[in-house]
Amino acid sequence: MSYITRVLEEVKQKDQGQSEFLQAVSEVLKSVDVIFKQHPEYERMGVLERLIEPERIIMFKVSWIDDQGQVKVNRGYRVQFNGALGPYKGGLRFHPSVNLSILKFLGFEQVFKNALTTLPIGGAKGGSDFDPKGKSDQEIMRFCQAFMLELYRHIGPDVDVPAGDMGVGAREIGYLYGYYRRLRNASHRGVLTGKALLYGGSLVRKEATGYGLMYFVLEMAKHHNIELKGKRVIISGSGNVAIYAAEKALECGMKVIGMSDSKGYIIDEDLDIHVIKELKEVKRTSLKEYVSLVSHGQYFEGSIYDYDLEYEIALPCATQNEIDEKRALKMLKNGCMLVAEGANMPSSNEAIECYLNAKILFAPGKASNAGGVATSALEMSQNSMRLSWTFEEVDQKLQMIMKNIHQQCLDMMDRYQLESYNYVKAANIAGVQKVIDAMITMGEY
Ligand code: NDP
Ligand code: 2IT
Repeated sequence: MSYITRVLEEVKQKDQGQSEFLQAVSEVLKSVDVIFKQHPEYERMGVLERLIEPERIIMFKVSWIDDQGQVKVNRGYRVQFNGALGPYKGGLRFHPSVNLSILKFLGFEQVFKNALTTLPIGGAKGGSDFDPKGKSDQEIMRFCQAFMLELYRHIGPDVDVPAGDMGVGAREIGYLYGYYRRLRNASHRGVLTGKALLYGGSLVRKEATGYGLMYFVLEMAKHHNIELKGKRVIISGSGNVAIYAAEKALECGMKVIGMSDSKGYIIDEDLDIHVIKELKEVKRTSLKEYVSLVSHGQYFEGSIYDYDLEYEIALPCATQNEIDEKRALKMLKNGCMLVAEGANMPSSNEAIECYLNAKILFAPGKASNAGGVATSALEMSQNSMRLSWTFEEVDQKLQMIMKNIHQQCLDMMDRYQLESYNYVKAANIAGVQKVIDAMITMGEY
């Protein structure tokens, strides 16, 4: 039995029931066998066992009071997965589905994504099963304060630097940071990223994941001689990542014809991104309302990936496992020739197999959505220097980082003679090798 197979069997036994975590581990490990063939000594060094075990998991009670005076109790988490490359870094997710399996998968992915940015950051993820939907600003603030009352002991600009993820944006980061500052009686701005500009935020952070995704797509298209102008695009999600992916795609002359949220999706040949921004960023309401504001839009319930229409590009930007094998086959039938992940693990492992078998271009999230965390690291740099770069400066750096991630993929394809569409193996090998090198060099065991 190979080293990888043995470790996969062991983790399946040990972490039974953590289906998302097992999925992420299996996806990564199965694609990096070339590294372990070249380095048989890694088995004795326990490299894989060390990679898949979080360095530390913090779980805590978050009790807070709602607007009716009712005490509520949620569960809070921080998974500090791997700090070999720098302070733990990764978002906080507030969503009722949050559990340890989901945060461990997100933390695990984050480690290799952060390695690909080439910036000095380790990987972490955290959050709560708190549901921000329908809560007043006061309730959100009280929850964030209760969450920080425990988390503040475990984070710091050189220790662990959380940011946003699903359900956590500038509003939540503001409440979290405000309370951290009071608890510590110190303004360590670099302790959280995704802050508002007024108190240490970075220009472009809001747009960074979506823009970065499109910068990666531009690189892929250039390398494979594909003209993007006029291409038809569907995007799942209509949150932070989806909105700025759509904005950049439109700016590049592509035709965004569909977007979705957790309830349904809109199809519109002349999609109005300003209306989507207004509905999601300002009113925090359902996409359903789009059709009452835009006469040419259509709204349907369910998943956008179950709908039949012609498109060449799909940008999954909502959540994990949105696309299973059946949906992947439908996408191919609809003419999709490029899938780039803005979300973390939106495609199941079977869906990824379908893309690879069809030899379409597929950008895995840990490469294509790294622009968000990369810009967070740029925010940390600005905080350390106590100065702010202009929009153009940050955007320029973001473009360079995404180009560099694409180049790392090409280098791995070259070194290991991978097919020119196999960004999955290429990104995993590049990310994993860096973390292994750092761990071994520092003599950890
Ligand atoms: P947001 O909370 O801003 O938006 C999430 C979007 O996904 C919303 O439109 C939401 O719908 C929709 N959604 C949630 N659950 C489902 C579901 N089960 N089916 C379909 N749609 C769903 O989150 P972000 O945009 O920040 O994050 C989206 C993805 O991108 C996540 O996977 C996240 O981990 C990843 N990511 C985020 C980064 C960031 O910087 N924010 C960086 C890198 C990756 P509704 O409005 O109805 O709730
Ligand atoms: O999944 C991700 O990369 C994020 N949610 C962003 C993390 C960060 O620290 O900016």
